[in-house]
Amino acid sequence: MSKRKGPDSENLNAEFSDFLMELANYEKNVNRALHKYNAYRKAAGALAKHPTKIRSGDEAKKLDGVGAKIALKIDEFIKTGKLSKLEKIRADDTNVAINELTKISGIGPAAAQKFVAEGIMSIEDLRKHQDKLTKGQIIGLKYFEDFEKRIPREEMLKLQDTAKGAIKELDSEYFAEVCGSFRRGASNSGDIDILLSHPKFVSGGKKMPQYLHNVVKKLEEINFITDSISHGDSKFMGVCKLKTEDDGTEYCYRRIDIRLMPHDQCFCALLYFTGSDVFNKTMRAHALEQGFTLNEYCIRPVGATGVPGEPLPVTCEEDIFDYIDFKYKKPSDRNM
Ligand code: 8DG
Ligand code: CA
Ligand code: CA
Repeated sequence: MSKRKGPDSENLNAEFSDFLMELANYEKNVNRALHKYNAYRKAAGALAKHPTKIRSGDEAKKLDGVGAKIALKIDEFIKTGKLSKLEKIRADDTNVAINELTKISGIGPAAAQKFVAEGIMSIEDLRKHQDKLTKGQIIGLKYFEDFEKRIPREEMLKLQDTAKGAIKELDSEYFAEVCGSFRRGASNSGDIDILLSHPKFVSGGKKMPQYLHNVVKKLEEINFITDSISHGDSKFMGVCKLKTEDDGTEYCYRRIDIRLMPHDQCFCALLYFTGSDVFNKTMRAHALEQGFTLNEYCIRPVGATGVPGEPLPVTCEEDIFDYIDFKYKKPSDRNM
């Protein structure tokens, strides 16, 4: 029996998926060509998951998401050990600078290009021009080294315990779930994504930001949340950190996102925030083919006129898969 490859199994095609991801990031950060970014990412994902080492472009072309152009690049790489397109990209100082600046949390491609146009070419330069940075970018810069580090699952479990413990202590009726790569079973995560909901808060009525504010306040009081990047009615972005252990073990500062959703929308939100984002795209496309429109809030049937109807009732994630006749995938099977 063949064992299904999990998210963390060995990537036999890493040399290919690595250069494709480098091209993907170049398209996103420098050219802001999101369709190309997604195409390279999809191909990189297909190669990374493939259980055997790819020997030619022709062989790669059989994978979903690998077209003729990428196949040619794979052949070039196999033949010469490098890629002329990538060599050229790497030789351009502007490209290198844009790529470097986008490593800072809070600096997207547009901001990076603006800084580079002003002559700010490195993280070093950013430190000298903090007056030009937003609050979020200053925090991104302050914790740059920590934010670059992935969070081991063991630490994610502790972060989850601390946050959920405090939330339940506040009000045991809260629904709180750590989503993102953690919920998909990843051995490490980039940040902590918490979906929050409360049965007394439903859609269609008034906003109830206090259900978010109270949680943030509580997590600040216990010194779990250390910084706030932005704090709206339904979305908090900030920084958190675990307490130093009795044996002296110190933890890194970690990025944390908390979203408050109305209770009747929490399963569409759970599905969305669990991702992966590539999986979400696939599932949405399938929903459309089946005559439904799916987003982070709800699922609605689309009538013949193309106008979405009323949101359908959803009591669990499985309901959403059922509506669109999509075989249920547990979170750990959504890593694509
Ligand atoms: P990571 O943090 O371990 O790197 O991965 P992640 O947990 O999968 O990614 P994330 O950036 O924290 O986003 C959390 C989920 O949000 C993701 O799994 C799916 C959903 N999501 C989308 N599209 C987008 C998007 O454009 N930006 C962000 N931040 N999240 C998105 O489906
Ligand atoms: Ca995440
Ligand atoms: Ca996140």
